This record gives sequence, C-alpha cells and structure tokens, in this order.
Amino acid sequence: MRSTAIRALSGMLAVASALAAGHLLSGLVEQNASPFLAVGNTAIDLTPEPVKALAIRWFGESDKLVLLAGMAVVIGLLAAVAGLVSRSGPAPGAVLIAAFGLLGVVAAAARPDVGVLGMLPSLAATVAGVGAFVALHRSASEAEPPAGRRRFLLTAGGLAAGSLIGALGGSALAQRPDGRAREALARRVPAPQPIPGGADFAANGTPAFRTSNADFYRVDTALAVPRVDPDSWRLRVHGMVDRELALSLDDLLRRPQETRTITMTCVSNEVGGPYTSTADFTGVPIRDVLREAGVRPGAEQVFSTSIDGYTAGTPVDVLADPDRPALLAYGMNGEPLPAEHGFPVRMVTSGLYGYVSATKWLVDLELTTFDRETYWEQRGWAQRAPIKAQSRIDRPKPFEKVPAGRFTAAGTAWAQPHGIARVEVRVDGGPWRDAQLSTEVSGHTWRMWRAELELPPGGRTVECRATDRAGTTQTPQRVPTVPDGATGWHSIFCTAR
Ligand SMILES: Nc1nc2c(c(=O)[nH]1)N[C@H]1C(S)=C(S)[C@@H](COP(=O)(O)O)O[C@H]1N2
Ligand SMILES: [Mo]
Repeated sequence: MRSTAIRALSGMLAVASALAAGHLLSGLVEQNASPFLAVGNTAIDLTPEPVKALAIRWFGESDKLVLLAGMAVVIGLLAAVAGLVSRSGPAPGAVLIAAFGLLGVVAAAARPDVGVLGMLPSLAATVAGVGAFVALHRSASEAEPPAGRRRFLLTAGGLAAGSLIGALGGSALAQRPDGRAREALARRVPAPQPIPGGADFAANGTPAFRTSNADFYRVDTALAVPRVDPDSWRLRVHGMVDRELALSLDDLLRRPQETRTITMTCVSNEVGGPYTSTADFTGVPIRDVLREAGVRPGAEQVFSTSIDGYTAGTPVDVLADPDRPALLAYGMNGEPLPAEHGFPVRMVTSGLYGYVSATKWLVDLELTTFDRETYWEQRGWAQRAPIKAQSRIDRPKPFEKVPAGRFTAAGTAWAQPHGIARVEVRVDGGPWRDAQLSTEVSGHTWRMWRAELELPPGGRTVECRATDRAGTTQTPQRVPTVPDGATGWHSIFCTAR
C-alpha cells in the first residue's frame, strides 16, 4: 500500500470492525463480554488504588467515561500502528490485530461475571478484524488507480457503516427489557411514603429531602451497568449457616416486606461532597433471611458478591441489630430498583458506608470470618466502616458573591444511624450559633439546617459542624477519605457586597 494515511486508516477500520462485531455478539451473550468493556473492566480492577482515587477526585461520576475515551485513543493509535507496519503484505498488521483480539479473549475469560460463552465475542472480533484488514489491504494494493481507489473507498465505507450498525445493535440488544419480572416487581413496590412537612429547606438551597432515582448519586466499579436476568436470578446464602438457601425473586416477593427511608453515603465523599442521597428502599430485612439460614457461632461478616465479581463484607453484629434497617432491596422510591442501582436486588444498610453494606446486582451471601478480604479491603480500605457524622454548606456556594447584610445560609447534615441533634454555624471564626433544623424523619436519614447570618461587606468564611444524637460533635481534624471516611469541618469562602 502506498500511502501512509491509507495504511493507518486500514488498521483503524479493521480494529473498529473487530470491536463492533464483538460488541454486537456481546449484546446476545453478555454485555460485559464485549471486548472493549472486558478490557476496560479488567483495567479498572488492575488500576492501583491511588490512581483510582485520583480519577474519582478529578472526574467524579464521569470517571468511567474518561477511561473509555482514553482507551479509545490508545486502541486507535495501536490500530494505526498495525496498519502502518503492513507495507507489502497484510501479515504483520493481521498478526498484531489477532494479538489484540486474543487480549480481549483473555480479559473476557478472566471476568467473573462472564461465562465460557463470554469468549465468543472476542473470538468473533479477532476473526472480523483480521478479515477486514486483509480485505482492506487487498483492495488498496491490488488494482490500479482510480479503480483501485474506488474499491478501497467502497470497502472502507462499507466497514465503517457496518461497524456503526454493529456497535449500536450490540448496545440495543443488551438493553433487552426485563418486562414481566419488572412488572411483577412494580406491583409489589408501594408508592413513596408522604414526606413530613418541613423535612427539607429546598427553598433555601438544600437538596429535596428525597432524592429522585435519576438524581441519586452513583458509585461503582462497573463500566457497563450489569444486566441481570430476573427470571434466572438466585440469591445463594451459604457458608457458616445451618441451612443453605437459594432464593428466587418470587421467593423474596412472597416474604414480609419493609419500606425504609435511608440516606446512603459513600466513603469517597470528601468533606462538603455530593456522594450522599436519600430514598425509600423496599425489600426484605436481611435479618429475616439470616435467621432462616441459621447463622453459626463464629460467623463475623456477611460476605456479599455481585454478579460482576465485586465483593463487600458487612459485620454480622450490625445486621443482627433489630433497630438497624438493613434490606435486600428490590424497590426504590416506589419503583423496581433501577439497573444502575442494582436491579433486581441490592443490599442497603443504614449507618455503614456503601462499600461495606450496599452491594448492587447481588447474587451471593456467604457467612464467613473477617479473614476473607473484600474488593476494597484488598485496596487498602478499612474492614469496618461506620458512617462518620458530617455537615455540609449548600448555600452560599464556594466563592459565591452574596448581598452584604442578612443572608440565610443552608445545608445538609447526616449521622446515620443515630441522627443529627444539632448543627452550628460560624462566620470568620467567630462564635458558633445554632442553626435551625428541618423536621427529623429518622436517625437513618439526613437532616437539613438553615441559619440567618450577618455578613458585613468583604470576604467571608462560613463553617458548620454537626453533633449527632449520641452526643459526638464533628472533629475539626481533617483526615482524607482513605481508609474509612473523611473528617473535618466544611468551610466555604464567599464575598459579601
Ligand atoms: N456491585 C457493586 N455494588 C456496589 C459498588 C460496586 O462498585 N459494585 N459500590 C458500592 C459503593 S462504594 C457505594 S457508595 C454504593 C453506591 O450505591 P449507588 O450507586 O446506588 O448510590 O454501592 C455499593 N455497591
Ligand atoms: Mo462508596
């Protein structure tokens, strides 16, 4: 092939065809078996913890989008190289493309959430990629211009269009509706409970008391949301128990149901951060299921596993506490659990950070001792992770310009499972003043505060601190989120004028 551009383009188009063929087939087999996603998910699990923490800090909930885009750039460059090395015959590029394909096969085979069939998409991708590359190479080198150029453009155009259709088709197939089971769930999930008056100060700038499913924060390691087939779904309960259980969704739906309003919080939430939200969760108390299985003495944690292999460990003593809402939840705010939040069933536990208590796409509960390490423990996070009391200023916003004089500041505070007893606010290190608190719904939910401040013209620092119902006041000492949650007072700077 003569031109460098044509050779690079051939490599890129061949790899695009490969990825598209793999993605299309993955729509039929299992979405995470798509070569692109299998490699991406493996990359996430292999990424060192400090890099992961940095990605969450810099990119927040877009961290996965950034990873996918970065992968696309790297793969595009490698594909161009595969094209460039094939000067006379197609063999060198074809071998490189086959090697990329095999990387996808290995990545898919190593995924815990992908069965043996999961290697098919990457195998198909390899065949498609090599085939496309050979075809492009031939069409570009055999015939004389201008006929040859026309043939290359036709082949290239055909492959580009086919790739687009394949990629879109794969994603569409993966979204197959879970129809019947979702309807059965929808019938069993009660409408959201009325919120008591005065439970939030949304008019003063706090979030609404209940977070809509669309606005609920999302934190997980899954690149593509796992799609679980609700009909074949089973929850296995085993390990240090008297009786092993294998519960179907119908089994759960037949059991006594509870709906609890719970504020969930992520351990990665920085002081003042957004990773906390409140919803009505509907499901079966975990305690009931544990009682039925019969927990043997010596069991220390419920080791939970998600369909994508993510694991977490929840202390048995917390789950056994009758005053602690802890659910196998299948409903959220009056609807079946959304796919992003763990459809069909997730754990939710009041008072523990999500990474030790809220496994989504749940498939397995094993009663074990604490010796068994979980996904985040292996990456340096703590075994036990009770939520630390926090309070946040929602208004004024950092660096906001506000009118000088009287100003109503407002914010959010939480201390599950104890609840918030008091929030204090001060300006420029002056005396602390009690803020007014919103109606208390329960210790398992957040509580909003507001306070009328006097802000003389100029730069002003506003701080807040909460005291929980156990009598503990937030410490001013700043510690980072690793290993068991940030502490410190939220402080913002604004300008009054
Ligand atoms: N399967 C799975 N479950 C998971 C996680 C995950 O990465 N995978 N992340 C946990 C973490 S760190 C938190 S804070 C909560 C977040 O739940 P949400 O995304 O519904 O808000 O889910 C928990 N459950
Ligand atoms: Mo989290």
